Amino acid sequence: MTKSFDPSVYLVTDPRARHGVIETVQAAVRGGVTLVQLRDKAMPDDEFIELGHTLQAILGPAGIPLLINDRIDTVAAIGAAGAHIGQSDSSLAHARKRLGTDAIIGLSVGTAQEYAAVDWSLIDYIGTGPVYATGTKTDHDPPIGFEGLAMICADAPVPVVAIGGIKATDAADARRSGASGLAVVSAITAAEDPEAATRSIANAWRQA
Ligand code: TZP
Ligand code: MG
Repeated sequence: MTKSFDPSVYLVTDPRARHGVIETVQAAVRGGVTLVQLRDKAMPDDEFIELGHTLQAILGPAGIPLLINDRIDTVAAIGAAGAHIGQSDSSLAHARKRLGTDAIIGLSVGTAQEYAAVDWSLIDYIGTGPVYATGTKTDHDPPIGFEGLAMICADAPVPVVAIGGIKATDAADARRSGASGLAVVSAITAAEDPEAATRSIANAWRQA
């Protein structure tokens, strides 16, 4: 599905964010984030929806889509633009049926087997990695490096965002690999100044 959205500077939130999730997202907007995913594996649904509303109120007026990690049933309540689904999360077919054709739906793809099994008709982008090993997600697949990323980008019929240990200094390699964006957690959420961190990623991407 071809949809117009910009995944170039893609923040995936973390409940451990140094300045809290809300402040981090506000800072990221000032710094030039283009896409945000609310990701929290442990928060109870009612709190998650409340947080989602708050983020949607920040992002909506800025024209920045909010995607929801995994919890398909909260997307409508939050008024989010779509969802990001992991390999272990609810089925993609169910998500597309539930969210409709206009929703942005992304899928995590980390291995050749996962890649081979993708139903491209159901998704708008893939998040691919980890490019580097990362402490942010402890159960990740082996790192694929930029070589692995490039192989996937060369073949994938949808935009590919690079994830896993990505920093501003990786922008040129990611672009050369054919990626459409940089998805980051800690590069923004752990930064002392998340606005400046976002801006440096946005600038690096633009200049790469
Ligand atoms: N999926 C693959 S790696 C990863 C996710 C959610 C975590 C990326 O975090 P960081 O801090 O940008 O390495
Ligand atoms: Mg998930």
